[in-house]
Amino acid sequence: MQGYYFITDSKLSRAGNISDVSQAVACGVEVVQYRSKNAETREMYEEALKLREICRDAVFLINDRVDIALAIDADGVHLGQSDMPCRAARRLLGTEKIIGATVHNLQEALEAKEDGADYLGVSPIYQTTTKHDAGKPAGIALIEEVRRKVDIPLIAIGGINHSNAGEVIKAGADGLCAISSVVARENVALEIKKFQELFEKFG
Ligand code: TZP
Ligand code: MG
Repeated sequence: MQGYYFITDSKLSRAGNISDVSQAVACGVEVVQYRSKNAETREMYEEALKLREICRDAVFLINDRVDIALAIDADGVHLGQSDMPCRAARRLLGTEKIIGATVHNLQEALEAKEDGADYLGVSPIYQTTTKHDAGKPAGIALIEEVRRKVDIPLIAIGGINHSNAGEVIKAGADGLCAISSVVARENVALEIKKFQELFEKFG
């Protein structure tokens, strides 16, 4: 798991999730996460089915909802500290599916790995307005600290833009996600490519 990691945000999106995800996949993005905080279950299920189809060549993960992931046969889920515990999700999903866990400090990182997470979302690195309960920015020091102790992929998230992504990559992040710096912009593909170039330069 490496490089620019795409997360949907239909509230910030200009052209909608289908267009955004199509562009991300065309850019060669390896992982797409469907994150939908307000949709009803039926709406989420139907959109996830469509997106999974677009993501034939990408890893397709569902944020929060293990049931939706199972129902549409996604590649896995991404779980926060208030979501279903990784161990319970693993029992439901089996050993083949991918489970990502959001962590805010080293202790949570060690626990998530112990509980069977396949990768960690290290969050939030910088101040973000996209997720209101993201917590206090941890800075790149958290990436460096977790990198020293945990050997599964680390995806950095929270307030990342084209100016600070270089230091995030140099700190040891395998991948990063920047929602507002991509999804809220006019040319989603162009913004993704700029992050991908930073991985070529600093990765
Ligand atoms: N999880 C932690 S911070 C965040 C999520 C989903 C939001 C990141 O959005 P942005 O716009 O890249 O700061
Ligand atoms: Mg969550």
